[in-house]
Amino acid sequence: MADMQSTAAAAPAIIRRSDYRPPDWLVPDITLDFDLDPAATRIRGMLAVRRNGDHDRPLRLDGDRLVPLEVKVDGQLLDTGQWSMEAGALLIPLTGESHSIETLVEIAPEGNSKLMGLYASGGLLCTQCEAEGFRRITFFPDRPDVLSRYSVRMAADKARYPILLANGDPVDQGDLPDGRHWARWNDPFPKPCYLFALVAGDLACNADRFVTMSGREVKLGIWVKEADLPRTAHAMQALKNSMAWDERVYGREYDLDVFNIVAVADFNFGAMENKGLNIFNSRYILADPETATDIDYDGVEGVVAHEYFHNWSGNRVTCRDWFQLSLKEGFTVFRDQSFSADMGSHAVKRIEDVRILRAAQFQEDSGPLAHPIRPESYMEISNFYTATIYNKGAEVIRMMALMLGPERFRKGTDLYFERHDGQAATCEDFVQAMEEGGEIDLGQFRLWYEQAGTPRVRASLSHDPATGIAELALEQAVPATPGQPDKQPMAIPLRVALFDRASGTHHGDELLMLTEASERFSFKGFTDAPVLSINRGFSAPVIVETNHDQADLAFLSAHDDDPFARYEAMQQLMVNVLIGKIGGHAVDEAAVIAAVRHTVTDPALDPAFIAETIRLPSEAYLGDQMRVVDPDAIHAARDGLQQRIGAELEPLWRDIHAKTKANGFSLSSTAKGARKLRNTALHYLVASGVVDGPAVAYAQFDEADNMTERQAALATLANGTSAEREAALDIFYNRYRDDALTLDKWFQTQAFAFYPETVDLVEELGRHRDFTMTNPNRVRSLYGAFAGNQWAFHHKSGKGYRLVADCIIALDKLNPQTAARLVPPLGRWRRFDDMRGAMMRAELQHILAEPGLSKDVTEQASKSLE
Ligand code: 0A1
Ligand code: ZN
Repeated sequence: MADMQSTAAAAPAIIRRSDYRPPDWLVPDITLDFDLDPAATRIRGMLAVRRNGDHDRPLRLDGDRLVPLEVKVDGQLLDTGQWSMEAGALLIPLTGESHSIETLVEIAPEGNSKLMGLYASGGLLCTQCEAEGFRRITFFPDRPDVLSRYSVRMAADKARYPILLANGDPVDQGDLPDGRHWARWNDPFPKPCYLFALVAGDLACNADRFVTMSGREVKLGIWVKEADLPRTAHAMQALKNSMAWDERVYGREYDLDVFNIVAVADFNFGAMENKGLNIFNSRYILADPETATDIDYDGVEGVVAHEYFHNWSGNRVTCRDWFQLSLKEGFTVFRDQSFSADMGSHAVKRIEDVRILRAAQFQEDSGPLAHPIRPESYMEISNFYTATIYNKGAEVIRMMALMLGPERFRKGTDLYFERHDGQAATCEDFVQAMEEGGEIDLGQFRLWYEQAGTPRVRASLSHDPATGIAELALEQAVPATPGQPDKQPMAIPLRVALFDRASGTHHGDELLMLTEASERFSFKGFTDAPVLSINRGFSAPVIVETNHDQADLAFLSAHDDDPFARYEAMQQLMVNVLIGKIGGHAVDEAAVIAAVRHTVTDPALDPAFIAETIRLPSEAYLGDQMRVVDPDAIHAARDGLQQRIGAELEPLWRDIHAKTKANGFSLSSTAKGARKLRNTALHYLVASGVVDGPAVAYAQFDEADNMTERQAALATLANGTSAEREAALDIFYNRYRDDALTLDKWFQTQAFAFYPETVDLVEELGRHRDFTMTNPNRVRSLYGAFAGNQWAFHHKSGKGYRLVADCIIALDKLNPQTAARLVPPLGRWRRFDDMRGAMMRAELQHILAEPGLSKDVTEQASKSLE
């Protein structure tokens, strides 16, 4: 057996979607008894098991590094010969149909650095079970299609762990000898074990209530360290807004009498939707003006909503197997995006979401780790919590919502929830409910679940003045991706409008369905050649190439009434100039400056929209437009254009910066928009190179009554080499050194900076006394941010690659999940020149040569080399 395990470590097994088989044994009920202690926690698991179907296979209970101290069947203690172990799992041969099984194990939460299963964080004991953490707590069939009713008893030292929480409703509690106490919680809703949770600790509660649409009162609790209580108000408001929104928009009501949220400092992802007991990375709960930026506030609102919405899309209807992950994640991201849009600005939210999609998902889709939203295979499921499953998954749901329209989409979701409540469902179940409830044929549309890669659509508009007909020729191609060399044409919904150049208006917005490899659409009644506005609202997650010239783009950037399309036109105008510059062509920078001026001075526009639109495309996005990414040329070109926009419009930037200064802090959309525009103006002013630029930035840094302005000023200074840079960084550090979430910003701002010495600085910061590999937020703030800084990470010395590879190797020993998430930036080696590519590959090989490498990092690094 030892041999088998070592072979398995060398080449982790591949799990395939096609291998799905229903569970051999079901577990309708489970009772858990926890004797909690950070060094030695004992867990007794009592499972009512029932044979599922006609077979004679033994009961197989998954375990990860668990040792059975006792095994009982129907109350009888078994000898060690009556059970066996296989790859960590406990095998018990059973004859009858139903039995009660009891196991006893002991684990050490304080030694759990993977943050999966039961672990210690800042004096708390907490759990994380998705995807496969429950098997690190007790022996159980750890798969999402085994649903059980849970009864949980916890006992712990009362002084150290006065609060004991678990899923469901509290039923009883009491004191024990030796200063210990206990509590019992029952969850009446059958759930898969990945939704199990408990928390023990010294926590204070922000308590509130919500009355549901049927008049039931739900007790709400946000549990944090006492000192953090004042920072929980925004999360609580977001929770109540989410509960009301899900009732109003989807007709979905909360089902238990209590809903608790706990914030923990050490967490691998953003948060977790455990039934009735959400556990959050504290960065998505805690917010106050002194320490949280507006982006942080929006992050809190969005993640609180996301986890709450999972109660229906994920918990009441869960996933049959992990290949269906996008069933709950894509749908829930779509739901949280729609909610946030309703709470703020639809236009700005759509722009932000598309920017994230392009930055994270388009890159993934064009690289060695590309996979469909419903993958066919994996080695380690933790690696599939990706931008593709989440964000592209949300785009696929959004396309269905668009094709159906709001009423029919709601009929589809109603049918889906009714039909599958209490079940473990598949993506196919969702599509079928949409087809039936929404009365639409989604036959070809299903390819979105199967085919990876971002479709490219080429659009060219021609016009015949003699007939007045404008003809739109569309062609689509889906690029080859790993394991999928040939692709079929997709069903692509494209919202289009044709603009009249003279009046600046259009003749109606239409939804075209592109279903063939190439198709033509005709539009009548145009005496003059119209201007095409296409993929309005980003109706499909595709790359569109048009035959627009710069004048068309300038026209759309000034007149398009679809805010996303207007933003897009401006971005494309900038991209064309920058890519032209990089290629050494003569370009018209003045056109960009004129368009920026036009946008900034349009009184009809929302300041937040203006700020989004006039921002230059990121260096990474520019890289995506090139055959071979040249980080230095991109940086130089972008920096140059920024400087010119800054200098030529200097009076405007000064004026905006002065005018948008607020009197007192508010979180209203107007106030947030003003801050966003103010920070953009500051950024351009400093970029212009005017002598007082750093002083203006420093004054903003110093005077700010909120983190949005303070952090933006710091980031602007961090890009330069002024004396103010050092002063501001020192002051920031000293002011916030004891506040982990804010100190993360200090690391992140430096790692992100366009500063000539960023690579050396990151190396130094990795040795800083406040840097630690044990906190995922800190690691992401330094190395995650750095790997996203194209210019610095791809420094031609190759030092950036080495830094990240060394971090991956060191971190893998503690926390493989978080380590594996740093691999993809190295996997993009095909996109760079031969020298950089060779250095990146060498680092991937260096990582793979490390003895004892985790399955997580092995999968990502080996796929990246293929
Ligand atoms: N289901 C969660 C994401 C999540 C996944 C895995 C985790 O394990 C470390 C934690 C959280 C969500 O979508 O929010
Ligand atoms: Zn989720």
